Amino acid sequence: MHLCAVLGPETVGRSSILVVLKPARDTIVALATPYGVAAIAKVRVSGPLSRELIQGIFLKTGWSPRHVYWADFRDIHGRKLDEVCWVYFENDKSYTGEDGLEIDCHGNPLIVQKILKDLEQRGCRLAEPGEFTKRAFLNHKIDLCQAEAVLDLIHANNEQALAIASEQLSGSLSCKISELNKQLLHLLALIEMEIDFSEGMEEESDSGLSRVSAEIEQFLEDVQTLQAMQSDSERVRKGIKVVLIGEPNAGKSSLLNHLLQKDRALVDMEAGTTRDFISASWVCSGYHLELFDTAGLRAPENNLERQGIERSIALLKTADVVLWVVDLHAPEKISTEALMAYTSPERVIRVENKSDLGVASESGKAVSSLERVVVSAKTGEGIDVLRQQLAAKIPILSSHRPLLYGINERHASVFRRVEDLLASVLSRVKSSNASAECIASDLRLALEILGEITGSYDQEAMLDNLFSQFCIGK
Ligand SMILES: Nc1nc2c(ncn2[C@@H]2O[C@H](COP(=O)(O)OP(=O)(O)OP(=O)(O)O)[C@@H](O)[C@H]2O)c(=O)[nH]1
Ligand SMILES: [Mg+2]
Repeated sequence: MHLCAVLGPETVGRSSILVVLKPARDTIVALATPYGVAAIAKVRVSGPLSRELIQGIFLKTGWSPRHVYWADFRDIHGRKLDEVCWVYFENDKSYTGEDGLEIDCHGNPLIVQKILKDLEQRGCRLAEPGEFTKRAFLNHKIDLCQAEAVLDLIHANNEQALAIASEQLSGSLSCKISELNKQLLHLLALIEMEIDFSEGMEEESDSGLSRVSAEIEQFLEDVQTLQAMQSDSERVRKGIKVVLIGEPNAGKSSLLNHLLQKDRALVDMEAGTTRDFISASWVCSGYHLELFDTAGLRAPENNLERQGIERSIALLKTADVVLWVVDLHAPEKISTEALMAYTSPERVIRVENKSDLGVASESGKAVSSLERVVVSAKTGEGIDVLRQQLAAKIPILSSHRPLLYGINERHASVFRRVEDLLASVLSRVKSSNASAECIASDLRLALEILGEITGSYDQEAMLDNLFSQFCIGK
């Protein structure tokens, strides 16, 4: 069980620095389900008007919170708009931390529009994207990294991403930040206890200083471990980038289509068919991959082709795995060395294609250092082996650390700033080249910076940017 499950979400990750943003006072409304025809649509209301709406719309008294009621939705003129189910949530039991009302109506966009319009006429305001979650944050129902986890949870497209987002929403990262906070606070206490402020650090006992150094080193190690999880987190969130590269006509597009089991890319016997890259999601052995088919590499014949090839090379440079597709029966113009200028051997699988045309005399020449597989994108021969090789490569890409948290760019940049600050403190402590006041002040600054992850440090522009990535109704 997470520590936060014991502490409760309100206490998780909150440092002593208070959020100064004020909770909202108006009542917001939005469609919480996708727009379009469906069995049911959910309209969500949050704010102080929620309670009186029940009396006005459903003409109902004597109801209980968190119970589902079936009723006619009557508009402001008393006309029936639909038969709906509604539930009221009192503020301490709602998602946003405010009084809330959820109305399930029939999933007809016309009905939804009428209900939204009526709720506006009754004093509600249409919500901005992410405003419900922003209110949950402002009312201390969740912290900022839990709010991000909501977004990750909605968009997770593979099991691992889902599991990490779910843990993060329960407070896994918040708890870790809370631990780091405690480490910093302990260091602050140590500095005050161990160091004689009037005499300066040169007067300190060796054991006191070495204890401070050891704690800072431990803290730095923790922060670096978290930072190192960023690239794995990105791979889990966005998919592992697999780039098909090779000469024109080698069969890259045919291979893409075979792997996806659909005609995604155009295939033709004319060399130079694929101009711009094509990407597609693909699940291989439980891993979520993003496959990229690219323009064939050769001396470009025109400006358009040159641009396509530049894009191929840009993708090659950033690929997690490269499928180097070669035509077994065509003379090779790309050398292994030339390819390695943009990638590294452990990332590459050399896919020797068109095996259905017979064994090629040149097969296997001078490429023994690269992992290879013989396939036919036409008949499917060898594709299972390719899949296995690809799946085996994926764990090698990871940092070999268990991925405990989803670390995004925002978190990583906070960790980098804290790391820089603490690394400088450490070098000053080691060289006895700092006043205790300076060190204590840097530690307080580090606490403040770290607070940005959970949002215990107020930055309005950053908050607006973060919540604008949500959909309306969340
Ligand atoms: N016999 C045979 N033909 C293949 C195989 N794979 C591809 N081809 C043929 O090779 C030609 C080129 O295939 P593409 O998939 O368009 O090759 P590409 O590498 O995407 O080519 P560009 O887009 O021009 O770079 C087409 O005529 C395909 O039908 C294969 O495994 N066996
Ligand atoms: Mg192609």
